[in-house]
Amino acid sequence: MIDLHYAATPNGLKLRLYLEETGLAHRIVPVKLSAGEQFAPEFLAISPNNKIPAIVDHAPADGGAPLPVFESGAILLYLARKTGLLWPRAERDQLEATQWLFWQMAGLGPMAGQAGHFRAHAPEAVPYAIDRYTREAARLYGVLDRRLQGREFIAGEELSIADIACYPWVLPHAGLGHDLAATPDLQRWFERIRARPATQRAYAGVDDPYAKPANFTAAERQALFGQGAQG
Ligand SMILES: N[C@@H](CCC(=O)N[C@@H](CS)C(=O)NCC(=O)O)C(=O)O
Repeated sequence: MIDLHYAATPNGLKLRLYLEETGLAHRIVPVKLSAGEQFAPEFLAISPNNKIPAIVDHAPADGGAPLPVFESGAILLYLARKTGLLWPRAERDQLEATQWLFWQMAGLGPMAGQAGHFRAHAPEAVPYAIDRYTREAARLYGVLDRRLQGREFIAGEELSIADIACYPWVLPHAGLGHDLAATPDLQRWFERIRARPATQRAYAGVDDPYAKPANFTAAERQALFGQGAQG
């Protein structure tokens, strides 16, 4: 059994998608970020960066104590290597999946996240930041579009954790100012993943977080964006 500490954000949804696709037994533990639940000591013991997603694997492969894992990319890699699910068989394909997973974690996620922040969550418009991150997100969508030319999936011949990691950061493309029609191979891949029953289940009732300006209270802003070095 896996506990998934979760909120319905792009990084949280990666694990929802993975667990829906694989059918691994799990329990969802909601973390209300705008209420600051990510700062609770019990959660920090699992996820020291005070961010979701995090898991606790109650049946680790070594048979030892329950194993906490934080960082969505590390969690996907851990589960894929442990179970062999959504993990290509060939070593070269595993390396491809790992590269695109790291590309998502270090590039697409952070840049699209900043684009979304400045476009929909910032309390005032900062044109330079909006332009900078919107362009960078678009550039990254272009990189993925070229990768998908003539391919059905990002790595190997089947769905893998690389697709799972990227999809939640392609979904908010419209709120990030990107017209998917400009990247047709990415658009075809997006539609294919969106149509999967597991995607439909994971995303039931979930909206694009950047589709419209957020209306956070001062306390919610403090919980979400107000932390310094002392936490
Ligand atoms: N690199 C991390 C990023 C996780 C992340 O940014 N999580 C956000 C929601 S998508 C969060 O928990 N924010 C709460 C906070 O920063 O206090 C991962 O991929 O797991």
